[in-house]
Amino acid sequence: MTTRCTGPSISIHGSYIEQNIAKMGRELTVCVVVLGVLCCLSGGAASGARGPGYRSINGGSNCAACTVVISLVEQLSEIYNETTVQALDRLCSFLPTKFQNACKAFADFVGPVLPEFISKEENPDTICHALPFCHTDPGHQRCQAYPSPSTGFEFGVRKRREVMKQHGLSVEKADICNLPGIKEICDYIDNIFDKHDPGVDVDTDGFSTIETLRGTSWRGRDCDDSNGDRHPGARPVMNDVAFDSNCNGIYGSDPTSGKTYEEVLCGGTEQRGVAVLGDSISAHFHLPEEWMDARKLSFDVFKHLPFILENEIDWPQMSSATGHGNNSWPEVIQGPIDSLYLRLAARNRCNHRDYQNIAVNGADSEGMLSIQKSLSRNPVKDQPLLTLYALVGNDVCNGHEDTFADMTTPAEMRNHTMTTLAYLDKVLPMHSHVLLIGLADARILYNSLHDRIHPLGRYRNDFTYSMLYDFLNCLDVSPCRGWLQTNETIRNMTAVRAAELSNVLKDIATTEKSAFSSFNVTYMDCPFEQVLNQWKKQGGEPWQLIEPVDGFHANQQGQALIAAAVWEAIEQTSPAALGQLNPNNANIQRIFGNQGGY
Ligand SMILES: *[C@@H]1O[C@H](CO)[C@@H](O)[C@H](O)[C@H]1NC(C)=O
Ligand SMILES: *[C@@H]1O[C@H](CO)[C@@H](O)[C@H](O)[C@H]1NC(C)=O
Ligand SMILES: *[C@@H]1O[C@H](CO)[C@@H](O)[C@H](O)[C@H]1NC(C)=O
Ligand SMILES: *[C@@H]1O[C@H](CO)[C@@H](O)[C@H](O)[C@H]1NC(C)=O
Ligand SMILES: *[C@@H]1O[C@H](CO)[C@@H](O)[C@H](O)[C@H]1NC(C)=O
Ligand SMILES: *[C@@H]1O[C@H](CO)[C@@H](O)[C@H](O)[C@H]1NC(C)=O
Ligand SMILES: [Ca+2]
Ligand SMILES: [Ca+2]
Ligand SMILES: [Ca+2]
Repeated sequence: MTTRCTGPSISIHGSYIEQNIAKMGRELTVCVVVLGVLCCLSGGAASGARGPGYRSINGGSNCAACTVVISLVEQLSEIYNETTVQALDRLCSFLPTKFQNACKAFADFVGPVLPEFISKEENPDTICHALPFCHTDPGHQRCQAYPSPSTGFEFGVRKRREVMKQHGLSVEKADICNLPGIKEICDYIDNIFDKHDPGVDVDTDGFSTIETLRGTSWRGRDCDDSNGDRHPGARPVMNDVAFDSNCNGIYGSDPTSGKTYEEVLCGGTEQRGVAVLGDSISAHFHLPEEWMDARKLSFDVFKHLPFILENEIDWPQMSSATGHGNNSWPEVIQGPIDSLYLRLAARNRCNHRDYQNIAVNGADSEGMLSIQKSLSRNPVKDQPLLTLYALVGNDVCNGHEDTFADMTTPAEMRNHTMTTLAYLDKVLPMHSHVLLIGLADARILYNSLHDRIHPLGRYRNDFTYSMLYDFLNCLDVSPCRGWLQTNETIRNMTAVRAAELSNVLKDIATTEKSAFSSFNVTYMDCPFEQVLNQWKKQGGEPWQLIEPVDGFHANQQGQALIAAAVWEAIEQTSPAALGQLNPNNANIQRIFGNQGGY
């Protein structure tokens, strides 16, 4: 598969991975790396999933990228009283060394035609149209992030073009990823974002010893990576008398009684793990707003860039399903950690490390049909699994210029979900539980954010979420045209389809209750709305729970509240799915401390 910051000439071959958020994530990442800042708000790649004839419009993510970078450069040059060329150099200097060459390649390309200072005759739109990362395709409207300069849009573009001609530069369509030094970075990211299995897993049991590349941020640490029978969630082999086979840190035997600790402390305690089959919400997509706010740009906010990319810009280690451990990245993410995993482990410390986050940015019910295969569970040798099926958005986010053409239909939703459940019935141990979560009614996003200022506009107070939505839709690079939309009729129609798809899941949980032998299946509505309403009742504002850069995902605080809401719902409707409280928890802690940590 090939990918890049896309231009009109680029095509991407592939399936689910390119969809929506996935694209957004990858494109964004490419651009982050390439330009040193968050430059494309979205993916806009032509993709197999969008049909063979699909083309991104008006420069797509190249245009979005250019616009963001030039906006930041302009702001930096004002903040530090320096020329735009110096400001762009400053931006590059914030990046980890690995990415500096790519950034400098971009700087060399645009440097000669950057104005000394951006004047009243120019703005990021006119500069990016001159370069031209942005253009206007036949039959389409011109895309602008900002209002035209007072001297007129055409005037600003013409002025820049003249400068380019003086430098002997062509005004052919430009593609960021074709710039020297940048393709390697694009390939690097592609490679990461395409894979759903751990990158380091010697015994191929699905569990790793490193954090990133689908490692311990996503699934419990493998305590023996040379033996596939030893992994989180295993039923202990010979009661772990000599070694820890389930990686929960409990093994050996009590010297006084001679009985094994697994037997004494964990025996009959209904051990289990938790897994989520999900999308970017469950993976916990989070783009640091520090990357979008010129006053916060610094070396510090980019120092975790390689880690962040190798985790696909996701934060499963802090997510509502599989969060665990401590926040080691306070420069770029803040807020409380709570998760179903933490609660299951607190309920029974024998469950330590038994978590799997099988969520992928952009996943929808169709994409899940292949993603699900990276779940690692043996129906006989492993403990039961509380499994969330949480595809809360992408099935209504597939559309492009025709917002509704590619949305999943109720019949397809039923087929995909039943296929996944049939697969789970084969791989999950007896007495597991599957919780289907409905799609979000994401009209709340527009209602909460549309007239607020986006981080990119904070310095000048000049860029709202509505402007962002229109700009991304104009370029056809929105992660979800149906929700991130200034047309209320379209938002309402998206809500209708989302409700229809949720009803399919609800219906499956009722009519197919007895269809599966290894698990009970239940349904709950997407908890985000409930969480927001509770938050409002306590005097909070909904935007405080939404990711500020994309305006689309639950942020760290929101993730923690979602964990609590889902836990409480399970407690009420199917408490058996959580197992019992282990009376030996205090003893486990006394004898085994932090059980080997994470
Ligand atoms: C900005 O820099 C220029 C020359 O580098 C200087 O003349 C000017 O006074 C500076 N402005 C401010 C506000 O510091
Ligand atoms: C998190 O940090 C606290 C305080 O440093 C420490 O006591 C605790 O063990 C840490 N937890 C994990 C899971 O590492
Ligand atoms: C889903 O659709 C495919 C293709 O039409 C069909 O072969 C399959 O049996 C369906 N599966 C379910 C579970 O309905
Ligand atoms: C499944 O549901 C039945 C009936 O409600 C209940 O008795 C059983 O404990 C449930 N099993 C699990 C694993 O939740
Ligand atoms: C909003 O979208 C609907 C459905 O596509 C369309 O008929 C209508 O003209 C749009 N309204 C505006 C103001 O663009
Ligand atoms: C959209 O739905 C809301 C809530 O149901 C309703 O109040 C509003 O009138 C609808 N707007 C349009 C344009 O259909
Ligand atoms: Ca392994
Ligand atoms: Ca192993
Ligand atoms: Ca053990």
